[in-house]
Order: sequence, then structure tokens, then C-alpha cells
Amino acid sequence: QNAHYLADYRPYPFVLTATRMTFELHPQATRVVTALSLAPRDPQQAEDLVLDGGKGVKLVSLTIDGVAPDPSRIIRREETLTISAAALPPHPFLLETAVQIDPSANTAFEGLYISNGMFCTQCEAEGFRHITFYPDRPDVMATFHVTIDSDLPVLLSNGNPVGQSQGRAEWHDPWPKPSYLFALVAGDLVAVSDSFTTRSGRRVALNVWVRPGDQDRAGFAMESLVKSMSWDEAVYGREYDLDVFNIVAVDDFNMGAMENKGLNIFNSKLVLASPDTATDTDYDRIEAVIAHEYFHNWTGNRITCRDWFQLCLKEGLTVFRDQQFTSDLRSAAVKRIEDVQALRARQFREDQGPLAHPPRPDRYEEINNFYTATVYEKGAEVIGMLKRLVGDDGYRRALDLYFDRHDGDAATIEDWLQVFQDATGRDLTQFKRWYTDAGTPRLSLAEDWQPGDTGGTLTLTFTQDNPPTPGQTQKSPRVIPVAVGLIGPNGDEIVPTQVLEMTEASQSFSFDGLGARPVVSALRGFSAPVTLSRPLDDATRAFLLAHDTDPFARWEAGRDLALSALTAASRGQAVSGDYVDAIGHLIADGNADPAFRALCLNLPGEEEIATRLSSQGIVPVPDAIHVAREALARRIAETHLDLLSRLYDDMAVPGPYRPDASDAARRSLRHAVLALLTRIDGGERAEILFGIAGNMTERMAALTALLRRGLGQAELAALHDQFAGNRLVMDKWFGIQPMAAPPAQAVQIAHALSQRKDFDWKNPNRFRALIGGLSANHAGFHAADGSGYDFVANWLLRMDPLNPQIAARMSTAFETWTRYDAGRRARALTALERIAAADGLSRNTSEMVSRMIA
Ligand code: DPP
Ligand code: ZN
Repeated sequence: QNAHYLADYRPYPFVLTATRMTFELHPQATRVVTALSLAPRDPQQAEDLVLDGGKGVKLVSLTIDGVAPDPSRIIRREETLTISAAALPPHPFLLETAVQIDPSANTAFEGLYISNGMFCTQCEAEGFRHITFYPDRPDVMATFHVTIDSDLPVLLSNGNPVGQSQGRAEWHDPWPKPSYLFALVAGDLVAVSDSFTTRSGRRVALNVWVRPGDQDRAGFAMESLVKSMSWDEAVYGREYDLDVFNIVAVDDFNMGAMENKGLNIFNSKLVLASPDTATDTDYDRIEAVIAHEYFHNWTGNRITCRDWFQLCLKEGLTVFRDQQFTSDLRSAAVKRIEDVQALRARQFREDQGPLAHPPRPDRYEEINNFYTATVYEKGAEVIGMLKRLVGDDGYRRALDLYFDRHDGDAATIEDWLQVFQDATGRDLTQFKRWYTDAGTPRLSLAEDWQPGDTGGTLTLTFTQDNPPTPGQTQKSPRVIPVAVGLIGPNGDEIVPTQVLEMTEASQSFSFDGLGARPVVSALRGFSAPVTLSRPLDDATRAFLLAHDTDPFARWEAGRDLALSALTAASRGQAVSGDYVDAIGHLIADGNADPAFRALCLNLPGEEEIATRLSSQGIVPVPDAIHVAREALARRIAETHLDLLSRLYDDMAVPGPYRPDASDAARRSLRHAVLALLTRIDGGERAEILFGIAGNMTERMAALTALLRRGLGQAELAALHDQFAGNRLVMDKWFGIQPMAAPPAQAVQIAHALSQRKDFDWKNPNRFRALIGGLSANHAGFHAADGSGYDFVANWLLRMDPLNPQIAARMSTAFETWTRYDAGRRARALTALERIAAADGLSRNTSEMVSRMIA
């Protein structure tokens, strides 16, 4: 009864052209006056006017062309306000409402709320309906004129400033936009400012707004913004289209950041960075997310989504664009490997369990539950495949056509695919299944080698299997681009990368005229988001790790070697020395990129091992996985002690901290080595590093290594003493302890932390740090006695009434529960059922839990 279906779409029966709003800001009683210029879509067809409006929106007055209608014509329901057709003229009219809302009571951080005395908004997906009565849907687009009355010093909204006086600011946004892109900020803020001149000569004022005192941590965000603006002009030909671009950092924020037109609002952790408070990973993420939100100005704002089922239209494309940006600025190989790692850790995991859904779902109860790895990251992978299939030129032509044809539109996935068809002539009917079908295809590869007088022939037979997912039992084959190359026995590449296009359930491709049987390098660059299984022995994997020219495939060979060792060990089987030997060669290879070596040296995480086992039909045992991984790390450290010790010393980065790719690469390798050595050196190196560290990257690496060994208490205390007043550092402090704890202590540590006065759990970052930290400790969260499940369930129940989005998001800790043994399953199910049975459970959490226990 709560469900929304893609098939039910119909256009809004009224056309809205302009929205004018006045906000009289007050913490408990903000008055919002809204004037909507509306017209019936079809004047012959009288329809009721249905506006969205949440419970907290109190109607004060309503007029149509200045006249109050008969009150019986206005019907207030829980989430809507309806004006009956009989009260509406058959021609354009002005609807004016005045409402009152209470931002101080808004703990859900949706709509207008207060964070640290600052008013701010979050309207995607459906927050605007908590501000005023409105057709709160993405296909209703209007220009906005906003007046803010408040004594606060800085008053911001979308578009260009058109009037500023004491206690009042006026903003006009000339680009028609849906309500989810509305934003307002009012507070005591200071700006770090710069400017950018676009290709066509528009001078744009740039500001990053932060709280007084935080200015010295906003510079990197600003640099990232300038780079993003140039990159989008150079690579996509997209220019910025207003006179100002504002970014605001907010401490209480449900998501990472939000692309509101001309006024991006960011979680402060994705803006503020200084060497002593932020890690290399934080810097990377800030650069990528600033870019992501900026890129939305075209892919999301100028061209938006017709309805929320099309969310991946803007998110998949914008993630793809921010990935390209990072590859261009940093190392493309490293970026690709990191993206695949993240995809597997989050999206493959989602696909394996009860929450699997297609990039374009066709049913939802609560759209906030679909801001997922499938919509974002798999949505980006699908675009990567399209680009591979049509080529770089085809992609560029298709994107140019997309921007030309759909600027100003609220578009669909069908529109998106149509521009590719029209620009390249390629039929994408079958390809579209990537958008509509859920699940990770399983691809298997069999090889047949026939020697011959004029050269041998190698035949590769690929077979795809599309496993059933909730609501989708039968699936047809997909188009799968498989990039392959062939490597001769001496290690030279004899056939460079080519893309084999698979369209059938099973398909063979032959290479002839080959001198000797080559080794196949398959799925180069991770050319499709599938799992590939092939009978490959460890010696051949080690060969690929040494010789493959494709960096992803090379890394993957090492990964497979490690996983084969780890899955065997976790099942009590003997482990060959191939991986340990191969890793030795890699450590010694001073020519290889340090970041790449670090990626190879970091063992697969316990969660990843569990996912691999489960995909092989084996029930993962969390404690056994933990023990196996620890043992392998120790063995590597013991076997290569001298080599590793030297590398640790060699990779020290002299001079002041710089967050650039090359310094960060050296640190990442050094810290991967440190993690191994700390297993056998009693923590000596890590303690020294923590003590002399000149930046947070080194400190966190040292601390993590120590905590994993059950050490690090003095270091924790020191960090706390120094940074008790810094929220973002304290979030790390809360998160790292349950995450890196030895599994047997993880729940107890999380529990003790949750009792502290400074566990400010209503702050989403703090809550995510602790609850997410425990969930990321695989063997800790999945403790056999169910204590991890109970702890997390208790906190979800506590958070749900205040902030349903966060509770629902964090409930994904349970999304893999069905893959474990009967004892764990029973305990997880008990916890989930307890959540499901709670009185007044939000629609958000209720949908998540019911999908998980279905
Ligand atoms: N649309 C945001 C983003 O992904 C999320 N609210 O950028
Ligand atoms: Zn986005």
C-alpha cells in the first residue's frame, strides 16, 4: 500500500513556471510564504491540485489569485494538501500559502533544520515537502526567487544574489529546477574565496563557507573545485552557468554532500582538511566529492530525472564522471583498482543478498533506501561498459547529443540510451537489461588449445549465468564486453587487449596462428561488473602477477592468489607458498608504482573473503577467516622480514606533508608494510611512527596497526587529549576502535564507547563512526553469540524515531545475514524481527527490514 511503481508514472496535471518564497527564519517557528505560478496542464480536464506536505508543515493561510477558497475545498491528509478542482480556475493562477515549521524539532535532517546554530536544508529526495506545500517531484521544474529574513550574518540560497540589506537577502535562480535542488543556509559563517573565469568569459565568484576558525582547513576543497570546473570544460565541454558558486560545510548531515543549484551543501568531513586532522584517504575523497557535486550541475541539475526510479541516470553518470576526473588527475590504474575493490565490497555484497535490486528499480516504498551502491557504483560501471562498446568517439558524440537534446529536461534511462542509439547507430535493446535486471552475472571461461602446423588455435568459451534475485527469477543473457589479451610463455604480450562482445548465454572466440599456448589475461580493466571463474592454477596466477601488461588484471591475479590461499586456510586446508613467494618479487620490484605495490600487499579484507567463499557456495566462518588472514599476514612478514624492513625505511616521505598522489602512494606502501611488520615486531615501529608522525595519515596507520594487535591504548589517549575539541578527528577516534579491535573484544569496546558522554549519537557522523566501525569488523559484528547483532539492533531502534534515514542506511550491516551458519542466522533473524516489531517504526527502516527478512 506504501509502494510506488515505475509503471504508474504520469505527468503532474499542472504546469509550474515560477516559485517565489519568503522565509522568516526562527528556530522554533519559521514562517514560509510561497507563491506558485500554476496552470492546468489541460484546461479542458479539471483536476484536483495535490501538494506534498509533511506532518510538521502547519498551514496558516492559502489564497488562489488573492482569494481564500471555501475551506471545505481544502483537504489536509497526513502527507498531502489537496485543493479540489472545483476551487481552481481553468487558466493560469497564483497559489499563495503561508505555513509555519519548527526547524529546531527536525532531528531527521530532512527539510530545514538547525546544525550548531546554523539553518540549513537537505531536500533530496523528498525533503522540500517538510518546508512547504509543493509538488515535490523532480519533473516539476520552476525558477526560484527566494527572500530570507534573518539577523544571522550570512544568508544564502540558490542562484545569483539580487539583493542584500541588513537582515534580508534575496536570491534568484534563473534555471528552472525541481524542489529537491532547493537550498537555504543561514548562519555565522566565513568564506574562503576565489574566482574562476569560464571559457566563454563568465567570471564566477567561488566561496567555501565554514564556521569561524575553520578557514585554514578549507583551502584544499577550493583547489579541488577549481580543478573540477576546468576539467568539465576541457573533457565534457560543460561550463558553469551562474555568477556564484557556494559550498557550505555542515556538521550534521545525513549524506556526503548535496548538489543544490549554485549552493552545494557538504558534510563537513568532505570539506575540512589539514595535514594534522585529515588522512590521504580523506583528501582523496574531498577532491572526488567536490568534483562529483560540481559535475551534477550538468548531469543532474541542467538535466534532471523524470522520477526517482531514474536516480541512476544522474548518479551513475556523475560517479562515472568523477571517476574519470580522479583517473586523469592521479593514477588511472590505481583508481580503477580502488573502484573495483569498493564495488565488490559494497555492490557485489548487496547483490548477493536480500537487498539486491537493479540500477533502475521499478518499485520502492521509501526512495531514500535506494541511494545504494547499485544505483551509484554499478550505475557508473554500466556507463563504463557503454563507453567501451561504442568507443571514445561514440561516447563523446552521444554525450554531446544528450546535453543538446535534453538540456532543461527531466529525463529517463530510455532517453539516455536513445542518444547512444542515435549517435552511434547501435541497438541497445539487450544492453538495457543492465538497467532493469538485478544481480551480478557469473561468467565462466573454458579454454581449448589445438596445436597446428601453421600455428595453434586457442578457443575461449565464455558462459554467463544470471542468478535469481528477489522478484526476478528468470533472466535473459546480457551484453558483456570482455576485454582480453594473450601473453606468451616468455611473458611478452602477443595479442594486445581486444574487447570480445558476448551477447549469448554461451559463446566462443578463437585466436589462431599462435606459436605456443599463451596465457589468457581476461576481463582486463574489469571490463564488466561480473564475477569471473576460470580454472587457473596458482603458478599461472603468479605468472600473470609478474607479466600482465594490464594493471588491473595484474593486481587481480595477485588478489586471486591471496584469496585462494585465504579461503583454503580458513577451511583448514594447507596453503601453498605461491602467494608468499609472488608477493616477495613484488616487494622487491623497485620499478613498480608504490601505490600499486601497496594495493597488492594489502590482504583482502575478511568481508571480501567471506563474499568470495559464499559465491562458491561455501558458508563463511568469520572467526576462521580472521585467524587465516592473521596467519597469512604473519607468514608474509616472517618470510620477507628483511625486504619489508628495508622497504619501510625507504618509503619514509621527507619534508612537509603534501596530499598529492606520489607522496600518498609512498605512504600507502609504507603503511601496508607497517601493518605486516607490526604483527611480528611487538608494535615497536608503529609506536615510534605514532610518536613522531607529522600528519594524521601516519598517525591513523600506526594506531590501526597497534589496535589490531590489542595495543595502542597510550596512543588512543594521546589522540583524545590533543583532539577532544575536533569533531572530525573524534569521529575517527570512535570509529577506529571497534573496527580494528580483536574480534573477541569488538562488541564490548563498542558498548563502552557508546556509554561515553561524548558519544554524541544524534550526529550522523558520530553514529556512523561507531555503529559502522563495529559492522566493519567482520568477525566482531558476526560474533557467534549474536552480541554484535543485538548491539547494532538496539542502536538502530534508538536512532529510528529521530533520524530514520540513518537508521535505515545502517541497517545494511545485516544485508548478508542469510549467508552464515544456522546459529548466526537465527540470531540475526531474531534481531531483525525485533526491529520489525517496534512500535512506530519508520517507513525507511520498515522497508529495509522487511526486504531483509522476506
Ligand atoms: N545527490 C547526492 C549525491 O550523490 C546525494 N544526496 O551527490
Ligand atoms: Zn551524486
